[in-house]
Order: sequence, then structure tokens, then C-alpha cells
Amino acid sequence: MNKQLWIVAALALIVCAVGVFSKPNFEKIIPGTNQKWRNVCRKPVFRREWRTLSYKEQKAYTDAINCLSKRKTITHASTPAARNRYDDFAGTHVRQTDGIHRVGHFLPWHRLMISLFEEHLHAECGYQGGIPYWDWSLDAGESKYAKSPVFGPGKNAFGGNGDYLDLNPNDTTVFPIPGRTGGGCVKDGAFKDFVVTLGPGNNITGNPRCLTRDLSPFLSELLNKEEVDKVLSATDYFTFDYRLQGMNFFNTFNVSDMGIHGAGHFAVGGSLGTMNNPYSSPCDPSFYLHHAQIDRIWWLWQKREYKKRLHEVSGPETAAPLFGPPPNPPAKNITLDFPIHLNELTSPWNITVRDMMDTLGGPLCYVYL
Ligand SMILES: *[C@@H]1O[C@H](CO)[C@@H](O)[C@H](O)[C@H]1NC(C)=O
Ligand SMILES: *[C@@H]1O[C@H](CO)[C@@H](O)[C@H](O)[C@H]1NC(C)=O
Ligand SMILES: *[C@@H]1O[C@H](CO)[C@@H](O)[C@H](O)[C@H]1NC(C)=O
Ligand SMILES: *[C@@H]1O[C@H](CO)[C@@H](O)[C@H](O)[C@H]1NC(C)=O
Ligand SMILES: [Cu+2]
Repeated sequence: MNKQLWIVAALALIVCAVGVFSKPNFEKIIPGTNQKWRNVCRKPVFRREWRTLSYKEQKAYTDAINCLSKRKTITHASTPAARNRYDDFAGTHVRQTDGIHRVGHFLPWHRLMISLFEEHLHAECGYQGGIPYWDWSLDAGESKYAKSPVFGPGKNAFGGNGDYLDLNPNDTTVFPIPGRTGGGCVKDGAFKDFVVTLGPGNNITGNPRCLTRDLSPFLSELLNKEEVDKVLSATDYFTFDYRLQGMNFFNTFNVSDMGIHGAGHFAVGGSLGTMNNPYSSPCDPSFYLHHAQIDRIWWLWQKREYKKRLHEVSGPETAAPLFGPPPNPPAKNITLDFPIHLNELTSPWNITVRDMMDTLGGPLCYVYL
């Protein structure tokens, strides 16, 4: 090859490596071109633990979320009460909750959700970083939990607990969480004026209200390192997922059985906080910190036996009824071909569980630090 050609080739390589495919780009990569998806991820986004971010980096993230809550909605047709792009994600979760929890595709679906959320923060709000995760095992414990830097009062952080409110013992819709300490509106931090609209529960008609927290430092004991290690020590996906989702809780309704996913929600949401709701918890921006950590734990588990676990999924296609006997015959286990979607947010793409297995392949391009 002559000299000019070498220079052109070298320049092309640099442009590719630095710019073109540097971020996950669902639009360009997903539709119909499965074979080409691999190896386009050259410059993965780094997802870091919340407390390792500088003040400026933390604020860039909370600013970007507030920005997304001012961008136009694209789910108006199905969810008229959705006011903005932030609501689009929350509303999609509300509408799909019954089909995406206590099922085998729980982890892949939420991986898709938070990755696309990250992508919208990039595309709509110019956010540069990865979605941060909250390693709550570092804060687990009755004396430490409420002091987590996540709950900081500044514009860079998520704000703290709400005022303490008594539960109405006659209200059977409220699940009593032991050790709860709040219940009122969040009064400081980047989201003190955040208006929560969708929910509560599966109600998507629009109920504007404040963001609430009801921290349970007591419950946070279920998020300690030993509990994480118990989940990570599972040797097959079915067991790993079963422990992580605390599937046995739905047999015993014993709080001790709720697992790290449930405890992450209820230690923040208690009995009256936004995060406690299986449907509308994504209305609290801390949902994404928690689910990035849940996703990271899956990633850590995959890394332990990468070749095998990059292709291993299992777990029921549909959830058993909340009260009542399990279905007979039992629900089939999912395979890599199981389709998942985020309604309008992923239309018209065809996405399967397979596409969510590798954080460095397919439409994904990130690692956890
Ligand atoms: C709960 O119900 C009982 C019996 O109907 C009633 O006397 C009591 O005032 C109710 N408590 C609250 C807090 O509403
Ligand atoms: C949903 O919320 C709206 C507005 O508060 C209320 O009027 C409606 O009854 C609720 N729907 C259900 C099914 O609870
Ligand atoms: C709940 O589970 C814990 C831990 O397994 C156990 O010690 C406790 O007795 C159980 N509580 C009830 C009410 O069964
Ligand atoms: C799903 O997989 C698990 C773990 O391999 C197995 O125990 C269970 O029987 C399977 N369920 C069905 C319905 O095949
Ligand atoms: Cu969820």
C-alpha cells in the first residue's frame, strides 16, 4: 500500500475508534442486522459507583434526569397522562409490571430499560457518563444506611427521607415494613420539586403528587455483602435469579425472604415511599441507581463463568398468581429467543433476551467499574 492510502486508513481507524460507535446506539444497531451487532462496541461507557463520582459528575447526572423530565413525551397515545420523556419510562414500567417481574426475563428487561434510559440521557440531554450504580452493600446497616451519600441534600444528590407519618392500620393496601422511619415528601436534593404523576400502582390516569421516601435502615441489613454473596454463589441462572428476585417471598410473605432486589426497593420506599411500588417505583429517580446495581450483580455473576453465562437464562415465562396455587402445569422457562420490548420506546425494533446478554455486544456497550 502506498503512503497516502496508509494515512487514509489510519485516519479512518482513528475516527471509528474515537467517535462513530463510541456510545450504545439502539437506533443504528438494533433493527434486523443481528450478525453485525457484535464487535461494534469499541469504547464502552463506564458505569461507576455513586460515591466515586465527583460533585460535578454527580450533578451532571441529576441535572440530566431533571432535563429528561422536560423533554417531550413519545408515549402520549397510549399513556395520555405521561408529560415527558422521564414519564415515558416510568409509564412503560407501570404498564408492563405484571409481565416483567417474578419471571425469567426480569433481568434482561430491566437491563434494556436502564440502558435505553441512559441512551436517552445522552441523546436528549447531552449527558456524557454512564448511569451510576449504588452499591448499597456499602451502606447496609441500621446505623449507616440513612447517611448514604446517595441521600445527600445538595443539587448533586437524591435527597433524603420524608417526615415520619403513622400508618393507618385500617388501610389493607399498605404493607407494613419493619423499621420504617418516614413516609412524607422528599424535602431536599435535586428532586425536591419533582412531580410524580403516574401511578400509584397500575393507575396511569395521572395523579400529580410529591416524591416520597420512607427509609428503613433496619431492612437495609438485607442488602449487606453476605446477602449479595449468597446470590452470586448460585451456580445456575434459575437459582441466581430466584434468589436475587426473592421469589420465595411470594410463598411466605416473610420480609426476610424478599431478596436484594426487593430489599433495595423497600429499604428506600418503606410502606409509603414512591420506591416501594412494584408498578410505579421508577417515578423515584433512585430506581435507576438501584437497578444499575442489580444489573451489575448479574454482570458480576456472568463474569465468573463468562463463556457459559453469556448464553444462560431460565425462569418462568409468566409470573404465578400473587395469591393462590402455582399454575399447573408450571410456566415454561424462557429461552434466549424470548421477545422483550418497551412499548413505544423500542418500536419498531425486535429485541429478544439474547440481545441483552452481553453488555459489550449487540446494542449494548458498557461495563461496570
Ligand atoms: C379503623 O377502624 C376502626 C373500626 O372501624 C375505627 O374505629 C378507627 O377509627 C379506624 N382508624 C383509623 C385510623 O381510621
Ligand atoms: C386512578 O386515578 C384517578 C385520578 O386520581 C382516579 O379518579 C381513578 O379512580 C383511579 N383509578 C383506579 C382504577 O383506581
Ligand atoms: C422469617 O424468616 C426468618 C429467616 O428465615 C425466620 O427467622 C423467621 O422466623 C421467619 N418469620 C416468620 C414469621 O415465619
Ligand atoms: C425451569 O428450570 C428449572 C431449573 O433448571 C427447573 O427446575 C424447572 O423444572 C424448569 N421448569 C419447567 C416448567 O420446565
Ligand atoms: Cu421493575
